[in-house]
Amino acid sequence: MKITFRWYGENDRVTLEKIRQIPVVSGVVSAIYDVPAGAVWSKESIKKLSDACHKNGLEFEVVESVPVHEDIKSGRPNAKLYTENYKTNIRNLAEYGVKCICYNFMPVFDWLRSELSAPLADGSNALAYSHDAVLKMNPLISELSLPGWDASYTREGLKELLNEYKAVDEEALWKNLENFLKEIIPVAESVGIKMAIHPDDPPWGIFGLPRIVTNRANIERLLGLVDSPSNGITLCTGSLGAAKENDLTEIIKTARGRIGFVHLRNIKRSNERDFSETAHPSACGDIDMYGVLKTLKENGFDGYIRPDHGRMIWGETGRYGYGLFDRALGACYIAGLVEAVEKLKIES
Ligand code: DNO
Repeated sequence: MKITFRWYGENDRVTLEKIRQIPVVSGVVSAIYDVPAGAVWSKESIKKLSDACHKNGLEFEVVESVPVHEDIKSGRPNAKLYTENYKTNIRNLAEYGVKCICYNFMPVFDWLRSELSAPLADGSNALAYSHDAVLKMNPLISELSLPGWDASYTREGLKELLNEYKAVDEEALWKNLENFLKEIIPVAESVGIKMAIHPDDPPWGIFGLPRIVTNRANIERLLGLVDSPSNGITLCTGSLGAAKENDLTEIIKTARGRIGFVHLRNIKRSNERDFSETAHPSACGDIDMYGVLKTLKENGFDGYIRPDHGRMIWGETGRYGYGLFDRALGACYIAGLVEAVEKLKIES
């Protein structure tokens, strides 16, 4: 298992020089951020990114994310063109040593929270989700923006897009995902890349948009769409764990051999559809982090892990969920757990 750390590129206040000083982090997870979704990433930009990591003694084997263009998700005629671009990106990234690509298939919005800076009892701040607050939100007025969201929509563009999705129900979205996977997975397999789809966060529909990567049964269905080691998932404990009914142990068993990447983070649920993010250790939230790593080990997982969102602590400000301090604490905690489970005599 390799512990990695997300980096948002040259403009990230959390620099590679800082990341390299976190013990046990062997590599960086990043992406090309200055091109629109659907475009081909230039080889020069990929090389520059990879060189910057290597110069700092860090590997660059995981990309998060290569965004999937909305035309692919909604099944518009341009889907073909954007899928070809996607294949080119997979091939080019493989040339520069990338082994795993994290992506998602959430229509329009990526992950969602209703509060970016909710106070925790210890005086720190964290991201939080209240379902009632989300029900009152108007998606056309950007009340908030989260790292990873496509910030390029105009209000009109967004309105049009949301309208298009009125014709896309869950089954239509499944069909579009299947078409996409049938095209890209053989390419990924041929160049040794594992595609790792990120679960929907939170794992239920928002703003009337369909969401399908939400639970064990749907993950099983997804893995069955194309039977290849390259058609895998990102196990995100905080996303899947937000729904109490999701049993992470069962999900890991279902996805055995097909988990390319793990996002480890903890949450505390206050009821069915409300939760707050917390510090990483098991004792701080509802996720049994040791149990997750032990089950991963028992099921032969030997891929990439990263600490996920951190709280804002010690007065740090910056990109919500992606400051340095709490994620670094998370990385060290994860390293301890990884060492423990790797030393256990487990037959996988
Ligand atoms: C949030 C992230 C997501 C993730 C994408 C993957 O912090 O986990 O934005 O990167 O959903 O495509």
